[in-house]
Amino acid sequence: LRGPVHLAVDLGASSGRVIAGGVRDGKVQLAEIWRFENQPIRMQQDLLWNHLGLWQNITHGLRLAADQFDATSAAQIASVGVDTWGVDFGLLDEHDQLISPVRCYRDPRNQGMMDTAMQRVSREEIFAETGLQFMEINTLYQLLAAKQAGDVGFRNATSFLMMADLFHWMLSGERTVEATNASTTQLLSPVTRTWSEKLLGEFGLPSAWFPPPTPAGTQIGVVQESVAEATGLRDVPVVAPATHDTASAVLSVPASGFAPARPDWCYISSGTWSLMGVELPEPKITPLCAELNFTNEGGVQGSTRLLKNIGGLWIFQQIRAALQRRGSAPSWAEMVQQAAGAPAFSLLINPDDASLLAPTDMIDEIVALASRTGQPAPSDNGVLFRAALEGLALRYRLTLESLERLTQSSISTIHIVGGGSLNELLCQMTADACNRRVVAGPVEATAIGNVVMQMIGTGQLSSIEEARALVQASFPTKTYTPQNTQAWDAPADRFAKL
Ligand code: LFR
Repeated sequence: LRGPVHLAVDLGASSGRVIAGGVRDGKVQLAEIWRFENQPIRMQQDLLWNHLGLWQNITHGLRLAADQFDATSAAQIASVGVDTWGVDFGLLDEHDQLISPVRCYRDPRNQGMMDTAMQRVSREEIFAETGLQFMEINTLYQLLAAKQAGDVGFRNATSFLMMADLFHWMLSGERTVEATNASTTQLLSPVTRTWSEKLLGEFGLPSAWFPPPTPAGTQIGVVQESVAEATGLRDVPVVAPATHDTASAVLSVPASGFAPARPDWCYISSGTWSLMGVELPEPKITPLCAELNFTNEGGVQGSTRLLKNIGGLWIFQQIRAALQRRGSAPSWAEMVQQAAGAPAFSLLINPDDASLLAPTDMIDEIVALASRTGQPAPSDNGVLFRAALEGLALRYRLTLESLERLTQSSISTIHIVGGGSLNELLCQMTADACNRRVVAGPVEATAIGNVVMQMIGTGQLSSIEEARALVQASFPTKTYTPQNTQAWDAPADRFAKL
């Protein structure tokens, strides 16, 4: 790397990374500086994030970066910014302390909170205010769970920060709430792009906790002295990227243009979750959108990410975890190979079945689901692996139909970005099930989106279109053309009735 480099701290639900990115010869170049595991921790009934461990790894990664790009290096660190998954948050008190743990969205404490909320404000009203998909993991329901539990953090809070904002606060000392991630709370209006006073009022959430959202690309501050001492990064600007990982991933989809009114491409940001949707200039807060349970999340520069949250490779990952507990640990490649060799459509599972959100054992849960839906139990592991992938492709097919209905457009290309773009079997299944061309890559879409937004924020790039053109020129993609599409018709009918 040469010239200005930007450090992207990219935290996912299973791993975190510190990545340095810069431009050389008209291409984005990335260098992975540090990679670490991330797992929620179960303690008694609670499911918590190890935010201190994450911070320790972040500062370790920053230290390595500061060493690598020191005064003698051809590259100089121009900024740092953090992205994470959505919906999770921390609460700070008046003494600038984080006094309660940061909970994971799969925390059982949230169960039933959506119904509790709707006893106070109707589903229709919540949707009209926020345009968001209804999911129990949403921040709104987590906050209500905290309130109901008499949570010590909740009782003493003076401000609310999303997960990435927490790390920006640790880095710079500044309390900000970045807009794309704020949009995942189900407390923000996608029209005014600020907090819904109505919902805050109805649910007794103090408006003083919620500062006006900061747009992606804003310089929040500089690394504070304690961080400079620990890492060697001195006077480095902290620049908010699109802190919601999905917003960063969508930013780096290698397509032309930005937020077209009639999109002819859609994306699947494929990882632990699959986020499938389009990028639009305006939110779509319509009865059809509510009925199809799509979400209007905030994209960069005022765009909307109209998408559906689909329980993604989580199931595949959790089957592996269950096998590990049983003493066998196939590699990802072995799992895909066995899936490819297994008979097609012998077990159909809906990745969004509520029972699969946080089961204690994914295999037991799938066996129970098979019996509940009148299907034979999986005869071997290959069937299980295949069912996890086919279920996703079938869900994508239905989601694509809904997207075209919602946007009244016809979509010819599906861009798959993120880790799942490496899964060739899933990419081909997606092309076949949806009968559309699939363009897979880049894999590190989120980190790339984080880096290019920092480049926009620091004036190195001037627009989203320019950033996308740069991404297109920098990273190879792989195209899959649909084959054997008819084979998916009958299973899709069965799947729709599950
Ligand atoms: C993807 C993601 C999704 C969000 C889910 C939970 O990593 O950010 O967009 O719905 O995680 O936060």
